[in-house]
Amino acid sequence: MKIAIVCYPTFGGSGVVATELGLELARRGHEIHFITYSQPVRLALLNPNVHYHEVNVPEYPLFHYQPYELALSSKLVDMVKLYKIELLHVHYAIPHAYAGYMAKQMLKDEGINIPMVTTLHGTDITLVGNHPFYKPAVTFSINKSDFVTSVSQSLKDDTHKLFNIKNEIEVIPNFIELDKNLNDPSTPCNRSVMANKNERIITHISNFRKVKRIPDIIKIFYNIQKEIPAKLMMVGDGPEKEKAEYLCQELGIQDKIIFFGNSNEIDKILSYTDLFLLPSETESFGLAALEAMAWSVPVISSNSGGLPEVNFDGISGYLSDVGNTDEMAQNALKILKDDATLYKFKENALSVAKQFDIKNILPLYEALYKKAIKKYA
Ligand code: GMT
Repeated sequence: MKIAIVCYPTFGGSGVVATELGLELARRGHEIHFITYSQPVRLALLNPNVHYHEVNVPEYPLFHYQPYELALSSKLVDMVKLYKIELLHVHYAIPHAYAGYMAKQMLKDEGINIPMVTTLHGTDITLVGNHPFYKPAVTFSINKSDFVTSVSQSLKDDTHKLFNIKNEIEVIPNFIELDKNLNDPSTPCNRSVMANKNERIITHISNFRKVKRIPDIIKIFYNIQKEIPAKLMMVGDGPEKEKAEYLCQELGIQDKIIFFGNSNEIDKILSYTDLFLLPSETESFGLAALEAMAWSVPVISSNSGGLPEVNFDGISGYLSDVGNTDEMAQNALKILKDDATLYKFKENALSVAKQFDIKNILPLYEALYKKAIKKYA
């Protein structure tokens, strides 16, 4: 199949999912065209089936806001015609589903009917999309998609609660490429770069936005390090990072925390991690937690959104109410208290992650694409 994938190219869950999906589809022989404003961070182009088309929005003094949707829909039209693309798969409703729908209409005018699959990722529904400024356009473009998927049952329920959606929404969970972890020659790295032998390594990875509750992570770690020797790896960058750095200084624990910023070496860090923290306010799925579990890392998370669908309480880690940092710290200590318990949780985390292996999830997308293409055949 010839598929155009529209996504955000940045360090964010939806972009990662879209990129990994496209790369695996390309390995399986499909022709994949990534269409976005810069090269996705995890996109390796060394595959004849992978193409990347950049959307350019030239500056013009009249524009206060650059019309990205317009440029994106025009690019989609051009690329569909040039490469005879058979299907659009847009990730994140805003503004991709809207731009995709415009492209569909323009193509229809020229006698080309192309199906569009929209994948809802989370904040496009729960935080941004349901803002009154965007809601009518988001509702419209979801309803005009040929097929809609969401990354968890919880997100599907939220979508129906928050929007008047007439379409069926199919749940296709996020996935992980487990073989990559087993075969990656670059890991493990030198553990001593991060911690001493006797210290447990605790990690958080995100884009440091408010929704991730970064101060909770510091509070949980503060309580942990009072009881056992430990180090905290903070990976990623975003608006909450600087505040977190100050908080660590105030608490006098700055020597026990490494702020890496955005990193392309997440796998190396996870390969030595003992525990992952994700106390988010809301999380439609929690891909970061799954990536940790795929490295046999148990997870302490909140119980919001789709997290209970990924992190199984008492098995792959523990879940608590949002903001209950005391309980989260106690549960962390329960897991870390001795090697045997930690080992049991590590084994469990990996075995839960296996359910989300790309080999199990990708056929669900392939089946949906076939159905979508058939719709206009
Ligand atoms: O929240 C983020 O870190 C980024 C955001 C995105 O869209 O890039 O992530 C959302 O999509 C991910 C992939 O489907 C999910 O795993 C995350 O849970 C979801 N984030 C939220 O719902 C807050």
